[in-house]
Amino acid sequence: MSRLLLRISLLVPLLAATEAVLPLDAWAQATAPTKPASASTSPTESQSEPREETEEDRQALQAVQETFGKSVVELEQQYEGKLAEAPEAVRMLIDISRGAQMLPGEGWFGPAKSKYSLDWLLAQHQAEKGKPLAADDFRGLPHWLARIDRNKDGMVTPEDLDWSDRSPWVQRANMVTRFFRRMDPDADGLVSEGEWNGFFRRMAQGQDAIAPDDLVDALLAGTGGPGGFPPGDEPSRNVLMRGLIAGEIGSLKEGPNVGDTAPDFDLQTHDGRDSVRLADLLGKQPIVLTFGNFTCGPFRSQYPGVEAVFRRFSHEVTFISIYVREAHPKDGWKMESNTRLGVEVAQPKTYGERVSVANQCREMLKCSMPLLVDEIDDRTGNAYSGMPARLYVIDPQGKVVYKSGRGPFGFRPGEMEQALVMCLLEQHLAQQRGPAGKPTPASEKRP
Ligand SMILES: [Ca+2]
Ligand SMILES: [Ca+2]
Repeated sequence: MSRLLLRISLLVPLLAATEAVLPLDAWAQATAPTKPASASTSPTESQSEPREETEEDRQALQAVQETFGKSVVELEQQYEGKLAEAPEAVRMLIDISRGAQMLPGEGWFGPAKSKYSLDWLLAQHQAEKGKPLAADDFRGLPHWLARIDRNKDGMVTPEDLDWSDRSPWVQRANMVTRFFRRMDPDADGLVSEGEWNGFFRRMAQGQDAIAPDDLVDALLAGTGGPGGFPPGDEPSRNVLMRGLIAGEIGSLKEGPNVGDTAPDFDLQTHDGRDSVRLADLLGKQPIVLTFGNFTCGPFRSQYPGVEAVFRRFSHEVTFISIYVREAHPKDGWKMESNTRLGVEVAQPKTYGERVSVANQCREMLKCSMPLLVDEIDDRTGNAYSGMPARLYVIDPQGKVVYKSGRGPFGFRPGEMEQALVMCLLEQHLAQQRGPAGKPTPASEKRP
């Protein structure tokens, strides 16, 4: 009960709007698939379980009402025609009730927010808006430019910095990533030499070479539509409801915005030997925060991308990972794809249990940056809305300059890296200008 109260206390902004609560069955009726008026047209709707009310259903409904202070029907009425203005948790609740299956763009899954853009970059170079920035004009270090000139054509254009799903680069990258995953049977986000050779042997079927169609068959056979879940992983509506209330499919809080002061934290390292306080890290270098957890399959397979950024920038940036609440514990939205890989843990109930899972995760992912473990009350995960996974860049002054979208869809190490480079550039140019904000004489400039 105390856990429930704790979660309710996190929702003060939502509860401020509390009015009379409709009876439980009003929500159930309004969201039942037999009532198309409020049901979604999602093709996955038919996968929802039959709506015969069980004790679990009633508990899920009870928790929804206690948490949000209103039924879904009332919330839908309140935000009719202006759902985009609703708090993220309300948007998520309404989409779940309409049968959303956690696909990109649904509920609270949105794009990243960043202080930086191409216009910002051009302004730093006194360059004309709307024109590309030539590599020769770039005022930062060459290895920074390499990360923002994504297509390596010697200039920075809008295409290099576009991470939306409309971007041809992102679309092609998504396809490559899907193929990559077919070659990565243990789903640790790394293809070892053995996995690579095993993939070849499966394709070649005893021959010593493959033809193009062998590769096509190997990559495409058995793939469904984009965003679909593997067998056994599709969530039912009640599983999602309970996951929402439990903070497992994401923190109900929204976290700081770009320009806000990053919330302070003081957490122990995975081995309990040290503790790290954010305030002590400020004033030196930009800071990258990575939130994640073991049972989130997409986090495990995307994490090596963060390690790659860490390897490239560890000499000029502080990297911290923070271990948060499990997204897919066996007592929550259990994933068969996890079970098949031997990833099967219940939601930790004590700090010690969480530390133990964090260490398992650290070992599997070969995590080499400092890993802090959030308290069991999820104070830091909630303060940053870090569940199930998220990335932040914080400037040396302690302001948020980049906030990824919610994981898994918004978790994009490459996008974070570009913001990080621009943060480094901003510090670099400020240093060149000197304390008075004026350019220092050329003889004093850094080479
Ligand atoms: Ca380019
Ligand atoms: Ca692998």
